[in-house]
Formats: sequence, C-alpha cells, structure tokens
Amino acid sequence: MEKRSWAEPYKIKMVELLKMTTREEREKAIIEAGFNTFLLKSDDVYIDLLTDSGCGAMSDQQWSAIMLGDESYAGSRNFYHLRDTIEEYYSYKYTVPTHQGRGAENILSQIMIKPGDFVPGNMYFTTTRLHQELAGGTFVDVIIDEAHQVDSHHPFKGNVDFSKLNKLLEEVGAENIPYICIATCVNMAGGQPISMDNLKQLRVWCDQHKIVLVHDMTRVAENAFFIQQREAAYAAKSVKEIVYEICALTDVATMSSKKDAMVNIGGFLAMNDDKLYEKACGLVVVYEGLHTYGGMAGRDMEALAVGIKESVQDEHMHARIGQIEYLGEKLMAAGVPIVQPIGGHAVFLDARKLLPHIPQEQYPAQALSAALYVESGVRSMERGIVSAGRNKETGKNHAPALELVRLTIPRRVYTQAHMDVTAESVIRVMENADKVKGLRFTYEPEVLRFFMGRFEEVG
Ligand code: P71
Repeated sequence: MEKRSWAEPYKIKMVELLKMTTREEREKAIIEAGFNTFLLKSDDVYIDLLTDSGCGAMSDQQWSAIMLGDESYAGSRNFYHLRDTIEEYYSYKYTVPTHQGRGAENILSQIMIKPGDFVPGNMYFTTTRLHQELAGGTFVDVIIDEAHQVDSHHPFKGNVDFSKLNKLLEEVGAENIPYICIATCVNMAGGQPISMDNLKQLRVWCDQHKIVLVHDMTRVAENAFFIQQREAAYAAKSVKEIVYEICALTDVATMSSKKDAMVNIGGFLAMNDDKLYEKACGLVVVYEGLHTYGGMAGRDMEALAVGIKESVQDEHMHARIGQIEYLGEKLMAAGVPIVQPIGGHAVFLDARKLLPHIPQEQYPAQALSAALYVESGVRSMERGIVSAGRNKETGKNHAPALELVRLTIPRRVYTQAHMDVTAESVIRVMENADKVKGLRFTYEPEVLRFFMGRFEEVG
C-alpha cells in the first residue's frame, strides 16, 4: 500500500520567536559553557533538542485548566481530579504528587530499599540509579544484550533478560531484592520499548518470587504506541487501552509528567498498596509538601490531568513518533550512524562511529554535542560515558557500550522544517568530523557530573 502522509492533530495559536546566533558567538558560548550543553544559556540556542522534559507545548485546554487552579493548601479539588484521572487512565489507586520524577524516585527508594539491597532494572537512568544508591542499594542491569548494541534492530530493546534476572535472584536471594524497576520506552537505550509479552512474563516472575514490580512510566504512551505498531496481538487496540494494560500489570509507578503528559513541571508516585501509600505520605511531607499537592501548584495538577488525557490519543502519538522517524530517516539516508530502531522521544547519534579518532576516555559524545552546537546552534545532550559517571565502589568510570548524542524532540514544539535544518547540521558535522577534538574535565562534580561538569579540548 502507498505510504500516506500524516499531519499534526493540532494547529498553532501562539508562537515563540527564535534567536539566531553567529558561529563566532557560538564558539565563545561553548567555551564559556565548558563544552557542556547543560551550561549554555537558552538565549544562545537556536533549536533546543537538549531534552523532551518540561519543554513541550501545552494545549489551549491545558492552559485553560491552569485558570481552574485551586491553590488551597490542603485538599485542592485539582488533586482529586488528578488522582481520579490517574486511576482512570493508569489504573493506580493512590497518587502522591511530587515536584517532578526524581521526587517520586527519592521517596520510593527511601521507603523500599535497605542498605545492601539490589535493584534490578531494564538499563539504568541517571537520577533513578542515584536515588537507589543513596538509599544503600545497588542497581543491576537486566535488560537484553541487544539494548546495548547500536546496530541491533530488535523491536523491543527494552525487554528484560530473564536469565540475568534469575542469576541475580540466585546470587542474592529474593529477600535482598525489594523491587524491580521497569522503564517503559527505555531512555538510555535510545527510547526503546518493552513488549507486552515480556512485561506479562515479568508479572508472573514477580508473583512467583513475591517481588514488587515498579514502573517508571515517564514515557509509557510512547511505549504503548510501539506495542500497537509491532506486537500483532495489539494492532487493533488503542494507545489508551494499551497504556492502561501496561500500568495494570505493575504495582507502583514513578512518573515525570514533564514528558508524556506534556506539563512544564510535575510528577507523582502512584500505587495500589495502602500500606505503601501510608509510608509515602509520611515522607512526601518531609521532602515535597502535603500529600494532596506534593511539590505541585493546584493549577499544574489540573493541567496535568488534561495532559494525561491528550497524551494517550492515537493521532497524537502517531504525529509524535512520526516526527522522530522523519528526522531519523533523513539522517540514515545521509549515512549518519544512529541507534536503530529509531526511538520514541529522540534520535540518538552514535558518537563512536562518527568520531572514531576520539577514544572513549576523551568523551566523544560530549565533544560531538558541543561541535553540533557550534555548527548550527542545535543543542543536544551527551548520553555516554560522562552521563554514566563512576562506579561508587571503585571510583572508575563506567564505560557504557553506548556512546551517544541525543537529539530529543519536545512534544508539539518544532516543525518538520526544524527537523530538516537539524538533519543538515548533523550531516555537516559528520563531513567535518576529523576536526572535532577530544575533551578532558576541568571540573568534575561528584554526583550527576554531566549537569555541571566543565571540559576543555585536548591537543
Ligand atoms: C531527560 C530527563 C531529564 C533529565 C534527567 C537527568 C539528566 C538529564 C535530564 C528524566 C527522567 C527519565 C526517566 C526515564 C526519571 C526521570 C527523572 N529525564 N525517569 O530525559 O527520563 O524525572 O527529570 O522529572 O526528575 O531529559 P525528572
């Protein structure tokens, strides 16, 4: 059948003007930022693909929800609306709002992890693993090997490898595994989904061993869309139905609602167990705020409730993923090495292949991200050895197989023309790749070093 065009299921009511800069200005800006795109001023950025977090465009419905904010300290009506929406769309009975995803991770880790515990997961995420470690736990990667291979075309690179999971169980015993944390559309693997089949098997495994199944549902709708497209049994189901089914297979959820749910700030911890809820309420008041607002304003909870409903619409997801595929296919056609299959929230450039002359200890992905900024004002994010940090025991760098630069697409923000400009910029950097130099740290923070670390060029 011929491939039909698709279009965004919205039209544009308001625009934000962009600023262009000169190459000289950008060369100065990247040196001032210590070759770290996190330290650039957004005024110096043209197309901002740093992240899809908190920078999506809210709809007119969400903006009008903002005006319905009930800013009462306790028992805001927006909290009850949010709680009911989460139960309706995501199945979880209890909701504890937090200022963003890591607020939920902090509370969960503190409640459930005791020193010496092991927490398996389908690849690490930076803040998730750090909270597990701060609570005394050790993260163990149980994702399938294919997730670490740029060239593998596995349709569900987010899947759990049960041989890895069983090995851990044998080694440490179920009593030292408080939970397994499963991310939908695994960020660090390149926005790669877990299959419903794998998740169902995991549910059985967790029941067998009485281990809690935690769901990092930050990008659950994107995962659901991939299940609809790639898992035959789900071809006729809606994204909304699949999202609900995924959530219903799990016990607890942490959510950064700044992604899928298209609000600028917010998150939550959700669950079905009343004892766990009681404990979470006890901690949320210490770190976030009262249990009926966590870290969120009433208006933001209202906008989130609307965002959740919009995020599971099939036509929204089609356009969302379609835009990322558009950029990815353009890059592939030009021979740019990227992670395949193309991910749900971003296109990931393979810095190892693009800059073969820079050894991993000289941070090729960091260097590539800086070079892309200087070339065109496109801001991307390093997702390689800098993000991976150091082993907490040995102090040695984690050296991940994936040394990537993430071109992350905010939801409903940029047009296809912005994708064209981005692709052309990446291609230009690729053509001049031999001129890109490796980097070394001039300042290395102890934790989450990628945020504030500074670098200089080597040689
Ligand atoms: C992203 C982010 C934001 C971020 C976080 C850390 C370093 C750089 C950028 C945040 C996530 C996420 C997943 C799967 C939990 C969080 C934390 N992602 N789980 O990709 O992707 O949520 O930012 O709301 O605290 O740019 P939070």
